[in-house]
Amino acid sequence: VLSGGQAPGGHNVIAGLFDGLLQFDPCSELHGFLGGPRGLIEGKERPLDAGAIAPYRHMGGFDLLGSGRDKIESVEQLAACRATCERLRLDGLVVIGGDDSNTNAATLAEHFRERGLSTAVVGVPKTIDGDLKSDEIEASFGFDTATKVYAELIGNLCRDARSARKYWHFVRLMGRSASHVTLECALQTQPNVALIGEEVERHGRTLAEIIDDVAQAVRRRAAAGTSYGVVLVPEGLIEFVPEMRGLIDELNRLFATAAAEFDRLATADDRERFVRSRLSPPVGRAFAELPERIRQQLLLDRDAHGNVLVSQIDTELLLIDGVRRRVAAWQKSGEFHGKLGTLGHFFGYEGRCAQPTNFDADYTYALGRVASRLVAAGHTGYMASLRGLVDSPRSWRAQGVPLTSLMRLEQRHGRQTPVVAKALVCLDGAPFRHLAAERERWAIEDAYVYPGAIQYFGPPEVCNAPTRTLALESAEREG
Ligand code: FBP
Repeated sequence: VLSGGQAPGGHNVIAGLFDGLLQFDPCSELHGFLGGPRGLIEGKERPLDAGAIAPYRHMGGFDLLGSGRDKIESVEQLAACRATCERLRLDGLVVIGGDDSNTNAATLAEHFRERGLSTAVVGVPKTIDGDLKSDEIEASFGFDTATKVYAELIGNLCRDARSARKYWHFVRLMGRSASHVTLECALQTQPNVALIGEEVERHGRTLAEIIDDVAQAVRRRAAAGTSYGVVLVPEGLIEFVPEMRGLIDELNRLFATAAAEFDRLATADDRERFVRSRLSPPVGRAFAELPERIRQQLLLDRDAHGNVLVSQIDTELLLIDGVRRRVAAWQKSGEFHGKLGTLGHFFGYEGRCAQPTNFDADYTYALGRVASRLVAAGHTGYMASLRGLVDSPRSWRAQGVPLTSLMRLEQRHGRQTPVVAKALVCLDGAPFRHLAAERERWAIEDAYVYPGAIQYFGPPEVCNAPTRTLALESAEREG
């Protein structure tokens, strides 16, 4: 079952699994569940044979089976999954997904074991966000390809900025919570500013302070005669900003208790008045100071759990608005000479289904093979893993990692619940330290790097290079 957001290489996991199972026993059968966990719950599946898989080998996307974000939590859902596995007499169930999906996998493994069902449940680490990792899981698949697609686009913007010399490009990058994608893209392209949500949180930086930092970079470059630049903004930034976190929490609580009343209000103005009358005074003030477009977005979009859909908020436009105001004030007081041109971008879906890089193609195929071995051996509640990823695939070392080793207790629906933890950017780790050491220079100089398109054939150091994150982390581990 493919689960959660698309990530390049998902089809190769299936190919590796299929080949591995047939090598183990030529009579093996592989079934794929349709539309993610819902397919498992409702028993919707299709048999996968060599002919069905062949056109999808090395291809991006999840379209062979489709995906979904359903959680498997309730007693009824668990029973339905058990019934599906019993009906198909499955020796193994392979869940290809991120933190939520692997939480599902761990729950199912425990439930099956308790009920005496022999289906082994095995997880495969997938997410372009790069936040499913641990000491034993070096990287999630898809991160390599997605960040290389974004880095190509950012490099193109850097080149355009330097050519046209009139725009500051503000680029929001996908990555629901953690800032790994932004950090990796910054290491690959060396933009003028790269904001990291985890750093914002550690230092308790307010929105006004973040805007001020960016505006100061604009001012310093303008003073040096450079009226262009590139700023990278992680999708999850605003949840790390203390007053925004407070606002989102209050809105979520309000929607949880008064959604029906709120949804009956006819106009955007009515909805805004309703919300403002119920927010606490400091949070209400923070809300009022936001640009109208952002206020509307906070109120219009909600996810399946009724919470504010933070990933859809145009944070890059929020920052542009703030920086423009600062610069306008400086222009008025004679502290800023010249013009400020700004453009906003969002890169996310462009990379999620891209053709996998050589790295991701090999990594995912190998993960599928490891998953087939774990199933064949009847190991349940494990995640397929490969170590030594910066080396050639021939020397990768296969292993199974207990899903429980990735879990911790979090407050969910008012009670402590075991979940696979999201790995945030480690501010003491080598990738962030590298950014921190270089960014002062990148802010002033044009230190841009233009990675260009992903290469599949040619010198291995070009075609098979790991991400900068993986290379720096591996070098640090090796000491
Ligand atoms: P997964 O963690 O499930 O792989 O999804 C990651 C992601 O691409 C995030 O970066 C993004 O915020 C989210 O999915 C968007 O998903 P959707 O299009 O379903 O809203």
